[in-house]
Amino acid sequence: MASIPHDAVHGGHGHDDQHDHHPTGIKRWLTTTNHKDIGSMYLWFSFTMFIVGGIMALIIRAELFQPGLQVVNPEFFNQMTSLHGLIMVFGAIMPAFVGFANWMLPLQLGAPDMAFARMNNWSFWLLPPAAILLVTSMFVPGGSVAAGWTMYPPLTVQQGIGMDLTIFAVHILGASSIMGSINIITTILNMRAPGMTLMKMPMFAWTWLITAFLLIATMPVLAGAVTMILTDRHFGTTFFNAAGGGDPVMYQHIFWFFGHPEVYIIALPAFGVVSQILPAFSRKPLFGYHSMVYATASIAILSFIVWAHHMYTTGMPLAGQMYFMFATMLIAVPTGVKVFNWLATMWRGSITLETPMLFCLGFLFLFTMGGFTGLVLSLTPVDIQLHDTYYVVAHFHYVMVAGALFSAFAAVYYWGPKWTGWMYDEKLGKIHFWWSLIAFNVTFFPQHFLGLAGMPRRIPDYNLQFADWNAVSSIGAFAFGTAQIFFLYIVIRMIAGKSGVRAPAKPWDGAEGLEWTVPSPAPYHTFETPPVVK
Ligand code: CU1
Repeated sequence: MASIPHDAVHGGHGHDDQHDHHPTGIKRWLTTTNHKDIGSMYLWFSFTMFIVGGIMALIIRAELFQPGLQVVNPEFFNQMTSLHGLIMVFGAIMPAFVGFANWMLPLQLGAPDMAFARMNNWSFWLLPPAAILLVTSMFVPGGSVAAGWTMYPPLTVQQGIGMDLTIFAVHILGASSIMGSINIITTILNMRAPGMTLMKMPMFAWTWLITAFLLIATMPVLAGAVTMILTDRHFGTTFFNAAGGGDPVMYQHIFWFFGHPEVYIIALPAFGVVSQILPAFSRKPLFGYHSMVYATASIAILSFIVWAHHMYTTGMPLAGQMYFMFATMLIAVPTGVKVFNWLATMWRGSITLETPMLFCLGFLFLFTMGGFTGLVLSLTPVDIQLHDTYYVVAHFHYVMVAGALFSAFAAVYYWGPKWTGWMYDEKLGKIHFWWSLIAFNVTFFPQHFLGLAGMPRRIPDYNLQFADWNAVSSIGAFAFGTAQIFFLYIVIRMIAGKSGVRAPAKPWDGAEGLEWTVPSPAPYHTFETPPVVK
């Protein structure tokens, strides 16, 4: 598959070139060190987890279709909300963007592969066991974690063995993310083609460089938090038990010190994807490249000092409430810089609306919505009213689904032809976009109303007054789920070449060249041609 002989890059085992046997079948995938193979595996793993987490979402929405208990018992419902969150965050969204990084970073930087190709293989193959632990935790006595994806004690200290499996899964996922981040940072800092200074890198590389630092800084914090739960459960410690001198609220502080940067671990690579695609379909360079880089870094730094905005109802001193409120509102500034730069990029461009661009515009509109509701929630007095209501659920699904997922779709449509050699079917892609856009809004927009009216999150049953919007939301959810099976069909058709249109070397008419958007001259190579050393 790769044009560079395997051994030339990774050092061979001394077998002669005439009988150079690359493993085939399952052995190829188990042992591969090729960044494209590993990128593909990440993406397929991510889609599989997306379907698993999606089925859980549909079980939730089926139960909430009408008041009363019809489909599952409350205990199982709580497990569904918890696992849905964990699986979507750690199993679906994060691996998707690591998959894009694997595929695109070496190509964008002019590197032969990722810096640590074997560790790259190990990073990926840690994921399936973690996923199996998470999913099988449903079937052990006591069931899986039922305290939400945030795993708050004291409930998680008291739960059955399923919680131990979850803790182990979180440790493995963290190890995988940290190794992936080390790989990404090393590749970006050491393996750029001659002439490509940091400030000439494509934005996707920049956002991933910053994201990788966020991951390395925060994953060990999460690992520490769940390890303390583990020792509270089995080794007689009382970190989170007031009776032993501990404090359950301390868990929330530690968790959210990880949890808030985690939001940007998901969002920043999505910003990177959008910053590549909007210029290509506007036929204009990205507006304000330097300010984009600094805005990304500012968001990352600010993300470490706002965590307690998730904890306004825990009884914080007024000074703390004020500090976390204003610090949180500050994030709107660099985020605004990015949004206005994207708008300025499109301004007076010759825009065409192919599927990747449509998903980017969907992202821009809906992510900004999610940003505004985030600003609403940052206000302490408002948040105390809306805490743990469906308003919060609506808010973060606008950020996560319309933000991260839509830009992941954009990336697959944009880079898919490059990867497979075939164009996807444009008409089907557009149907997928409009179907997803409408179903997404039918699902999540009414949840704002439900939250404002006081409907709590994470409950299987609710008062009669919430019935109508819940029914609408559930119908939207099933429509959204079906749209993603349609997406799978489109991707399989693309891979199989069913569109009948071969993708040229530059699938988007060479517009990708605009990825390099600095005022200084573009680097003398693109990712289509190997770098020429002058
Ligand atoms: Cu946050």
